[in-house]
Amino acid sequence: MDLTSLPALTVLSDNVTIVEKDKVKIVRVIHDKATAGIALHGGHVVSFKPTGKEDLIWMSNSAIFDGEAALRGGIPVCWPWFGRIASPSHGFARNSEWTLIQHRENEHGVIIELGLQSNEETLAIWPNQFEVRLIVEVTEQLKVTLQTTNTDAKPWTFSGALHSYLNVGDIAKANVIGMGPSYIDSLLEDKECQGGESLAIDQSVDRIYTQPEAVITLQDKALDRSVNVENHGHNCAVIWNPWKENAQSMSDMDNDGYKTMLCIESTVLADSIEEGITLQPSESHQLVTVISA
Ligand code: TA6
Repeated sequence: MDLTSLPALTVLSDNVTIVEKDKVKIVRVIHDKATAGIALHGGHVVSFKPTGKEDLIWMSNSAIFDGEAALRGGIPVCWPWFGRIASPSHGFARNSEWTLIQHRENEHGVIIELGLQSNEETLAIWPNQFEVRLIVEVTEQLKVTLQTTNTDAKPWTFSGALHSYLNVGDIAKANVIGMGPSYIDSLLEDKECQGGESLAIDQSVDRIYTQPEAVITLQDKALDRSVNVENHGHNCAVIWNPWKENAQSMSDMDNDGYKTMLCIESTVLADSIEEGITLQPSESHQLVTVISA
């Protein structure tokens, strides 16, 4: 997503400005190493473009920036649960308004930190006191850390994901390696399956890879590059492409949008909202994804 033409609402430093796309405020980073955008709505990375390279992050041309809908594309923060185990789907963090807490910069890049805390609205949906921070490090690579802290007096349990949409030149000429052999196929009633070393995407894919390698690589022949995704703090990696039929049914994705994206997600998967990672009072957890070309 090109943010360079949007006028600055606020100038925070030489490298950081606040811009607005429709009703969504975006922290824009323009640095010698890379440009990036992080929307306050959802704490949502919408762009990361290392200097001289194509954006690594895909945003839908039809994404809705009304300040209410979750943005289609980018890196949705799915939290405090992943998927449809409760409502809203993928949790409320991606629909919430986050606060800019701090920004720092040096010759290597810029760090943007956003935060979200429990409030009346979140407590009505999920009755636990929390603080989450999204620490976005924009250098030659993109590092996103979702730090969850239990600020309650009791333990609670969460799941979630950094649901990264990667930009692909042509999905027909791309493949993925490093996702490991074992996966649960969400399109086959959660059947446990074994796959090969390389995954080509030629149909709708929605898979939970349960033993991913340290780095998952998207080999993109059309853009003549490999994109590496290194995750930490996760228990699986989800790979998703809606393909033609599902793209057509989504109002915020163009009919051919599926041809230029692939999700590789750093995921904490759980079967219910009572399962996942349990944090004692004051305890924290970090879910991380590092994306580089
Ligand atoms: O991560 C894969 C997935 O859970 C899919 O099942 C698919 O529905 C996708 O996320 C998008 O979900 P959304 O709620 O953003 O439409």
